[in-house]
Formats: sequence, structure tokens, C-alpha cells
Amino acid sequence: MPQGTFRLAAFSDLHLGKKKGPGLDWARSACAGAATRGADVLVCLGDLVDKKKGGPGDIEDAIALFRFITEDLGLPLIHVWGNHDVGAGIVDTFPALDGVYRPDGAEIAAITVPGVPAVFHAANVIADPDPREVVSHFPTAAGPGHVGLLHSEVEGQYTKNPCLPTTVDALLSHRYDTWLLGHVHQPVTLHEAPFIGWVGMASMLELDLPAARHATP
Ligand SMILES: [Mn+2]
Repeated sequence: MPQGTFRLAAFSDLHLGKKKGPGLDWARSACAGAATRGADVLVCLGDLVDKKKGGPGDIEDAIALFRFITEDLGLPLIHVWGNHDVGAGIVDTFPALDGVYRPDGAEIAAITVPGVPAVFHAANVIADPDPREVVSHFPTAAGPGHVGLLHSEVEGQYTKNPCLPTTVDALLSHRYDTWLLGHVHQPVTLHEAPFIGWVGMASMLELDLPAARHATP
């Protein structure tokens, strides 16, 4: 990676089991492509499995995808749960996997990963719908190397589905280098610099981000 930066690749809203979803093959190929282009870390922003159409085979596919990322591609994966994952009932039974990092239950996590010079601030959706306001409980960054991850409706401009509501101003107030969002299925930029937006379904967002100053090379 170029000195002082790292490369992140993020995907969201796979909705495995849904016929119109991008599917497992798309996800594997998109993750492999991001790895080829130099991703240091992958991020999954929730709604892995569709609550209406997903079944046991789709949960197996999700586990296989996570293993492909961590074992075959050799990349760490940071992950939050979305409302569909809660609705599909997979949150409590999904296995812990080496190299996969996510918040525990309702905690607001500050996740660090070996070899990635940043802190990932993240929270899970824990109910469907989930009307909690959580962003005010996130810490504020004092320098570069901070990334926010959330499966959220934000101000509800693009969905009527209540999910960790917040505002662009509230997100900006934390001074993170980016906020990457799941829940809305088309890619949407809510704020340019720093980038705040939804990754969207069947889309891989790749960003070069500044490393934390205290990080060792
Ligand atoms: Mn969702």
C-alpha cells in the first residue's frame, strides 16, 4: 500500500436467497477483484441474508463467502448485522470465524485489525425495525485513521424502513475519514469529502484512506 494510506473495499446488502440479489458468485468475484487491486481489508455492511427468501443453504453460502475472504484471499473482514439478518434469525447462530470482526450484540465497537492502520467504529442492527439513535454514542476522532460503519436509513430520504436513524451533520461531527453505510440498495453519496454514503447492492466501493498517525508501518 502507498505509505500513509490503506485500501478498503466494501460491499453490502447481498440479501442471499433473494432472486433479484447479486448472489454468491457475484460476491466472490467482486471480493477477489478487490483483492487483486490491492485491498488491505474488506467490509460487509449487513443484510447478508434476505429475511423473506433466505434459507439454511443461504446461511451456508454466507459462511462460505466469509471463509473465502479470510482464508483464500487472506484478508480481514469487518462486518455489521443489518435488519434482514435479524429478521432472518441468523445473528445468534452465525459462527465465529477467524479473521471476521464485528461488534458484539448492541455494543458500539472500536475494531482494530492486525496489519490495518485504522480504527473501525461500528454498531449492529439488533431489531427489525431498529429505531434506536446510536451515532451520538460513537467516539469523536482526534486525527486520521477512523472509519464509521453502519446499516442505517440516516435521514430516511431513500427508505421508509426505520433503521438506526441519524443525520449527515451528526455523522460529520465525529470527524471520521468516511462513513460507509448499508441498507439502501443503490449507491448514494450523501457527502463528498469526507465520503459518507451507501455502498448499494451489487456494488464494490474501493477507497484509499489515510492511516492513523500512531500506526507503525
Ligand atoms: Mn437493510
